[in-house]
Amino acid sequence: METVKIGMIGYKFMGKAHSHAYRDLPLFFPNTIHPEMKVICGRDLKAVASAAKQFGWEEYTTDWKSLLQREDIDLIDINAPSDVHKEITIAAAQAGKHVFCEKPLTLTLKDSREMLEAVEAAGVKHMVGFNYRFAPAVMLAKKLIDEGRLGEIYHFRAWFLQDWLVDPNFPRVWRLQKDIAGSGSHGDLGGHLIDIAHYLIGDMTEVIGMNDTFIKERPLPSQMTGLTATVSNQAEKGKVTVDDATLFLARFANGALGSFEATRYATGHRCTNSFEINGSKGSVIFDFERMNELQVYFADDREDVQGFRRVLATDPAHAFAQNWWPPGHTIGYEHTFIHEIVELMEAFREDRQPVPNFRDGVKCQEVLEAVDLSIEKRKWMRISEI
Ligand code: SOE
Repeated sequence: METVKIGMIGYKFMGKAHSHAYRDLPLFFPNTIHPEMKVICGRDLKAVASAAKQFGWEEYTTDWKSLLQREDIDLIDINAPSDVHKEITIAAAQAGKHVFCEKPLTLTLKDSREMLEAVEAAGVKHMVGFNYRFAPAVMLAKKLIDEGRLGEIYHFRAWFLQDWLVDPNFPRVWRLQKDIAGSGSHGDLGGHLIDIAHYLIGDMTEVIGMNDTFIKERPLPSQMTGLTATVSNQAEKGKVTVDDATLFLARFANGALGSFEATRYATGHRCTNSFEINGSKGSVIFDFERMNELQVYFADDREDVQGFRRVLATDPAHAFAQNWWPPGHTIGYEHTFIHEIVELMEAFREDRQPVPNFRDGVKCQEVLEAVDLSIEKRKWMRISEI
């Protein structure tokens, strides 16, 4: 296979991030298989035509079903809202297409399991878009843990803090509707934390959570613009049907204890996606707003210089760094998507499943659902019972 021919469904926030990654990849990663940006698909003809031109796609369409039947398409990239992921995935798999789907896989655990069954039955490749794993500093944390340099892991604490809902007049966009988004902060932000926890620490055995929806009604939007929307002065109000914030505690199979917090009400925090890990021999701290850095502490450093050091993950010793700029020349959010798609292309080159794939997506959904059940039942939930 010389190239992977892409048909992409969705053209907003993630559509732009993925398109940018497809375009940049050949320039910086010449030695892997390259994606071909064939067709972009969306519901609004004018908008999708304009996205095709702006992002650099060869063709555009509003008909996703006929896109799946095209022989010149190898892979379907789904970044439309979460409520359509399942139908498109199952149809794409049945048409023999490989599938790359944005997170969260879908609205419920049951549906995500059906998606996994469909791609496995079809024998196609499948990937889920947990992009933050691909920050080189996060990959450095993984390396330190796997090499035993942090020792036995005791604590994983993670928090994903945003503040875009603090304003009560922020409109009731689709991300605040359970039937389209599945959940609020929990799936959107907590989902990333859960994936990072699985990647770095391993499986969880039990969880207990709490959540709240602080502002229960918001003005209905008149027109969507990116993540937000415009509202008219006399706008009617609509119900918010998702969580605004969800917190939970977890026990890991390896004995570590975890705490997780996801909120869109952390005033002053725009995208604070962070974790801290404490082990018997050392600790690490990551903060996405300083994504090139990993704070590292080793307990066996000489006493007179002990303390957290700031490691800049831009040297040839760090994942992906050799393909970018000279050491110290930092990278950004969009590079996590390029790395993610490098992994996808490498999976084609080596003929294996990419990671993270739908199995990871389902594992994430198990924890999301276990936390929701624990909140509903007000008790600890075992993941094996979900
Ligand atoms: C919006 O809240 C959002 O863009 C999420 O949808 C993303 O997955 C996360 O990367 C940042 O915040």
